[in-house]
Amino acid sequence: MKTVYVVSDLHMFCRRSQWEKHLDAIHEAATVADMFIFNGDTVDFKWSCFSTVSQTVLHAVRFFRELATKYPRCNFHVNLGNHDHVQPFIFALDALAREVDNFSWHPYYLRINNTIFLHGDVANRKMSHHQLERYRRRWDAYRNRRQGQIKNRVYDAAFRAGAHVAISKLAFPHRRTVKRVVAYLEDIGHASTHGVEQVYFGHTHVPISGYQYGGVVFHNGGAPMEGIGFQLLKAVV
Ligand SMILES: [Mn+2]
Repeated sequence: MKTVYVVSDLHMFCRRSQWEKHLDAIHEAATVADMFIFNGDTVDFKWSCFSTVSQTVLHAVRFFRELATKYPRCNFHVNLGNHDHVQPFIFALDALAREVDNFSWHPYYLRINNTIFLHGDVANRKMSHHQLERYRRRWDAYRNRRQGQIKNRVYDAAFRAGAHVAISKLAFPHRRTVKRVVAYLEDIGHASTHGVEQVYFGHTHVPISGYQYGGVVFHNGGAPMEGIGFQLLKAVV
């Protein structure tokens, strides 16, 4: 039995994220965890406050290196999401994984025994793995281009009005969301028929705690943003 902590959607370096408020909790969890999983959109390349991709990569890698070095008994895993599936970041993660023993990364998911961890952008619509690859490529090439200050201010204003909370809830009702995740898991051969009983995901910014569907239990820790619930989730695998 291993103790796993999982956190999703930190959206590091996006000024609308309160990720820094949760650093103490992350460090605390890392002292007791066997594994720590960052479940996608850990770094936000689209809304980064740094002016270049390489600066964002540098700060992100420094964060992971310091954490993994400080807690050598904990294995750190980074699953990618749509906001951090970016080629320069992947090169840097590869290098870090070679440098640091207790660090690894995965483009789409990590399965351990009866539990699977994935970002959850497959819940946007019904997607096969092939379609998810195409979707991520479009983010890498176009949608993750850093947005300018004016657009950032417009988003800040909409954010203060709570638009993000309403939109997430409308777009991702529990049942529709988990149905799409199940369809994807069937496509990749990690559904309940393949022994999966627990699914940890993020992306939707809608917390889910122990929702059952199709013989599987779903967990979503939300996002560290105003008006949205957020927590580190603990799993035993
Ligand atoms: Mn996402």
